[in-house]
Amino acid sequence: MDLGIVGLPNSGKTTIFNALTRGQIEPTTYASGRVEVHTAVVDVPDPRLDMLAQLIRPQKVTHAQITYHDIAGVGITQGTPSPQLLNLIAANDALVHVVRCFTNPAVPHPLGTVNPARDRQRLDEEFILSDLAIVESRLERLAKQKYKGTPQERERMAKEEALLQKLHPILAAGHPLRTVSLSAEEIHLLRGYAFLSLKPQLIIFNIDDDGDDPSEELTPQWPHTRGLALRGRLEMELAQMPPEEAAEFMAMFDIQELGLNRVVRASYELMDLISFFTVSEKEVRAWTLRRGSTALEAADTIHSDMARGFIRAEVIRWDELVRIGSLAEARKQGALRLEGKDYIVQDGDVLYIRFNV
Ligand SMILES: Nc1nc2c(ncn2[C@@H]2O[C@H](COP(=O)(O)OP(=O)(O)OP(=O)(O)O)[C@@H](O)[C@H]2O)c(=O)[nH]1
Ligand SMILES: [Mg+2]
Repeated sequence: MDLGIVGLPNSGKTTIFNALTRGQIEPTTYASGRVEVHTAVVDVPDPRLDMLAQLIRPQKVTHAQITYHDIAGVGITQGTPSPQLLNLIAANDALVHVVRCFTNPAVPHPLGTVNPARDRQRLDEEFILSDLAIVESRLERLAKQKYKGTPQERERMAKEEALLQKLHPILAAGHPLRTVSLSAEEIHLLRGYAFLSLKPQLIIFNIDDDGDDPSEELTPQWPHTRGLALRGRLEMELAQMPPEEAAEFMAMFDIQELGLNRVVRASYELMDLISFFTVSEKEVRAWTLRRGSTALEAADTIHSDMARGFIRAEVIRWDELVRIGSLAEARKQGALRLEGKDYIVQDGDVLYIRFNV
């Protein structure tokens, strides 16, 4: 899963990136003016996986992973974003939108004053306008092209045109595309487009060490949109400390949980993702799946051969397995359920796929 960190210049993107990835990139008090990306892959923290690993003591423990991209906010406040920037943002599964709430007077704000409500709206408007421009130019082109091509091509273009005509007024009214409910076919038709307002968005309000949490008030009530507050600078410092020192600090500041864990959880909720596990002496591993996926899709996530030769899945909840002690013992006790390929995988399931190729 790829998450792109976006936001106005100097909103604290690189600081948040460091907080989420334990990175050491130097934050700057000036906007550099270059399109620059920092990338880091991080393990998804999961206490359930840790407990399974403790129980089974495999040779290897593999976490699910998230890739964060810190995308410099150049161009975003200066008219249309460049195609290069657009593509960098569009290549992500979801966006982390950093909104400055901290008041550090040493850090200039590109719009002169600290105003999180305005800034949040500002970037969303940039995305909406960029999408509107794409829709309009595509509609223009379709108007000329739609009489050409094979009957199949013409039918496809007609469908695409109808869809874009449905999206146009939404954007023109200032609403992001993620507020529209789309059929599977429509989602498929839009796949080639770099629509930014369609991306699920996690808004991070980057607050002062003693700042209030504005997320409830300032997060728009849109589908596929969530907001949370993070003390960016403090979280960065915590993420860079040795664990014991960080624990002391967290107790002092009454922080229950590291921001990087909260962000991962919120991202999973935002994108409606769940985790399932596979266990063996060799490897205990966490996998990511869209909620509502079947055992067959889970098998395909592990290996396409498993999906091709799928016979059945043996399933047990992770905590049930921890209670019983081992997969072999669970099998002996009849605690493993046998499920077919249409079984809807539940968050926390341990799967053992029987297959034959
Ligand atoms: N007080 C305070 N300062 C912060 C916080 N987050 C970032 N800063 C400061 O704000 C400045 C800009 O932070 P960056 O993380 O570089 O911001 P950015 O959005 O990556 O900036 P560009 O990439 O240049 O657009 C740095 O001097 C940070 O130390 C925060 O939570 N509190
Ligand atoms: Mg930066």
